[in-house]
Amino acid sequence: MKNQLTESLVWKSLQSHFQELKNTSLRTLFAEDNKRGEQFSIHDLGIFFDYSKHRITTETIRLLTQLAKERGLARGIQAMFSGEKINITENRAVLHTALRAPKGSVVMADGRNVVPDVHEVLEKMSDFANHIRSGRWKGFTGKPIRNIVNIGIGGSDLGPVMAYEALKFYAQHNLIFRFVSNVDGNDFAEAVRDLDPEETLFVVSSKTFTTLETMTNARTARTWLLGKLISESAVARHFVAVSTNEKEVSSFGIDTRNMFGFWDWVGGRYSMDSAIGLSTMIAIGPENFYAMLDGFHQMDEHFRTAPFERNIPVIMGLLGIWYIDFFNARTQAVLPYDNYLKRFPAYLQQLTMESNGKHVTLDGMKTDYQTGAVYWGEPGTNGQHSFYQLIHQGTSIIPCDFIGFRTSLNLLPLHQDYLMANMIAQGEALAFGKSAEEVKKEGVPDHLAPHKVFEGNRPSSAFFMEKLTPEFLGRLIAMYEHAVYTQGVIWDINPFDQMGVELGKVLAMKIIPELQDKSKPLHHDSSTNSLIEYYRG
Ligand code: G6Q
Repeated sequence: MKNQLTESLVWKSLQSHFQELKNTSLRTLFAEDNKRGEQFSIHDLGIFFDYSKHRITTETIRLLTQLAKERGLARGIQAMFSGEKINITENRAVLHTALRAPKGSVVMADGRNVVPDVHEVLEKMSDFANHIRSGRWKGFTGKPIRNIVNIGIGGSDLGPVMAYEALKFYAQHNLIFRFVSNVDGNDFAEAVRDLDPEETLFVVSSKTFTTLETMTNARTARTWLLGKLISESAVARHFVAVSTNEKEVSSFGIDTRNMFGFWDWVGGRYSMDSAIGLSTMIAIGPENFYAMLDGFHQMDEHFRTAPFERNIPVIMGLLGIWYIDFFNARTQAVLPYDNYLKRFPAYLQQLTMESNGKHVTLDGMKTDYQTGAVYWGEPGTNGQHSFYQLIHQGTSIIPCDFIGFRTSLNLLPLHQDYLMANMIAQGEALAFGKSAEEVKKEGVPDHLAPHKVFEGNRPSSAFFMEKLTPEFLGRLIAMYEHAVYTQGVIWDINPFDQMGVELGKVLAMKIIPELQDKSKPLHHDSSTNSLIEYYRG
């Protein structure tokens, strides 16, 4: 059993350090040290990570990295990479890093080197993707496939959607991609409204192949397809599966030769670079997909080997702990200044909140400290015209991650300068604000002055890269994955299960027959009963 986090000496030192630092402004910290921008930044893997606009000093970083050492982060990293069953509540290894291990390397899980298995699936995916992209794969009536509809939810949807949007620039543009996730029939209906079944391929993505939403949508898709193509044998040309459950795939009627497998050591929210990325690979092509995997792997190596003080995900994770547990920050904004990353915050919400939204330690003890924050965000500059008001002048502290690229993929005059100037300016405005004296000097009347004051002292990180390529996307995602793990180790929680999503699903299964059969007596609380009665009409 680990010692209670909050009882440790280093935690107590962080508490007193926080008391000393909490009233110091970023203005002062920058005025005291004109090299601060350089000092608190890491340039690695083509990422310029500027964390100088955080409410930290060298002492903060010293104590936080000390905390990481004492909490066994080095050991935790080694345990994850070497396939130990660190997901203790599900008795599973956590080996998403093996999904991007180069061919020829060795990663053991349960006494077996899994890298050849990973590459075998990648090759099968590549072959299939090339067939679809070239038009060689024909639908049941002999037409090539033009529409690819991914059916999946949670980890089997958010990664593929995000990656498709992020890498759309690299996609083969004569193919149409749609993503159906919600059990709400409107999702399916709108996704296929303008599609021709003869030219449509469904990729049913589900680790378990039992998920209510996905199986309902998959059955509806089959009915939709057979509505036009009539013959059951059409299913084999228009459905493929991505799953770990061969038995369920075959009982659904999908030829298991058209099944792309993965393994129980890949968690749903860590699976977008497994076969779950099949739709991504069809869109961008195998070569780009491999480049993305390489980007992931480079960040894995950085996380595994860089000293904590120079380790981007470790510093990110530690800064999160600093704000959540000492400044009482409850949310974290993710603000990509690239429209292609518009689904990145939604993807990160699952990655971070399903992983670290836990209230008990590995030993089942209730934590006496806060864990995972709420992640949210929108691409810049859209957010600036909406919720940034609260970040600048609201009453809560909201650390922000700004993500930007030097070069735009579409070189339209002026746009990129305007975009990047805004990103850089937001961090500056948040950190330094505008004082009452400065407002007064501008001739603002006294009664308006308080409304125009920006307190500043609001923290942010900037992640600046060259260009949104598949490789950079891989690095970026792995960076957040490992920041999440860093926090999980320090908080002594399990970032790899998600038991909190179960209860509501189980209760829904009980309510379904109660909605369908009006004569069933209801034994819920009075509120739930009345909601069911209202639905029954
Ligand atoms: C992610 C979760 C969850 C999962 C979905 C879909 O880590 O496990 O979001 O991905 O519930 O599950 P299936 O892939 O089994 O359909």
